[in-house]
Amino acid sequence: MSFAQPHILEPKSYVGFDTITTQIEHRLLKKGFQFNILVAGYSGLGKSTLINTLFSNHLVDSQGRRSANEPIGKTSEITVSSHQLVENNVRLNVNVIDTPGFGDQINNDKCWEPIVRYIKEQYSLYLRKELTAVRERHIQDTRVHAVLYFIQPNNIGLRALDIIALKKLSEISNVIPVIAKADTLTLDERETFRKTLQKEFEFHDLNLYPFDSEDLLDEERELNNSIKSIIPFAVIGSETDITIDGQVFKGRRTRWGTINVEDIEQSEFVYLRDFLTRTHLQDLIETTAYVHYENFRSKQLTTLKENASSSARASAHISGVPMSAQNGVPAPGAVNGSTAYKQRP
Ligand SMILES: Nc1nc2c(ncn2[C@@H]2O[C@H](COP(=O)(O)OP(=O)(O)OP(=O)(O)O)[C@@H](O)[C@H]2O)c(=O)[nH]1
Ligand SMILES: [Mg+2]
Repeated sequence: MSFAQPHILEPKSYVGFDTITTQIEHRLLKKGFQFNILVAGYSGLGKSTLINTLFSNHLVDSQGRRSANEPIGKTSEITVSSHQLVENNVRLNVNVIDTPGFGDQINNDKCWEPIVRYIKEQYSLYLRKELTAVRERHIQDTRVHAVLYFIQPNNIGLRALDIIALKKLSEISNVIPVIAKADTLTLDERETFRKTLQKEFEFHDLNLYPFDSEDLLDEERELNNSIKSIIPFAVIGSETDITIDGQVFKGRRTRWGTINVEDIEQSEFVYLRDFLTRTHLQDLIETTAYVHYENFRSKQLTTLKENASSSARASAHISGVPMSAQNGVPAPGAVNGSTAYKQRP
């Protein structure tokens, strides 16, 4: 059956359906927004500090103590902390997933594995909730929308572990690489290091965020291209408030002077923050749902279907074995089977 093209009509008097945008806005404001961000990379690169700098609050513990009494906050296990930030009536629920730095274990070969497992478990949890007969109206979204990947400012290039971790993570999530502790590089060094890294990303065929898509408008494509040219952002993080001439800012005091992390002459932190919150927040959430989760979902459902038909053929032998045992998706109803992660109060 085909439908004829609709006639374009303009009502003779005001009907009022143009208010749907305001109605949607009210609904969205009531519900709030969920954003889940994960940090990963080698140990001690300022991952926890940057999260606190990004949201301008102490969300996770870091090694950078603000006073001598504070304990040293080395991240030793995957820790999820939930926060609600409110700005002009907009409620943003943020889950921060802080992960232990690479290189701290006796065997570091596969230190990216727990992170990959965590991301897939969130997809799996969501899928199970979607597949239950009586679904919740709003499924709580714990899927990771952005992975900030920290690269050592060594001015040489990626390490073998970075390459494999970036590869594995970018296959399943939106990965945004950053050059950590950029204050340890001169401005020229930052530029050459960035170029080296960009070449390496290309050489290793890493599919990093933002992605090209045919749906993009010209201006969106232009914005993405200009962002891609400065990725990885050279960032500096700090939780310390510094006051100079009555002006308070987050900064790092060194023997040679003071760094203001929000000064674009000194750090690209502001570009990263604008990118994550002001221009691409919604796109990160949508890309996770429509690209990464969709890939996971279709693979899992195809495997389920294939297993179901083969198990039907051999039903006499394997009845009673949950699908999870065969394809890795926890069986519907086995919600408690997922790993428990540390929750920061
Ligand atoms: N120079 C410099 N130091 C930083 C920067 N960001 C954080 N630091 C310092 O680096 C140390 C480690 O910071 P964390 O934020 O705990 O690093 P992390 O990557 O979370 O560390 P792990 O959890 O152990 O992997 C602290 O002493 C911070 O003050 C930065 O941009 N520049
Ligand atoms: Mg940490």
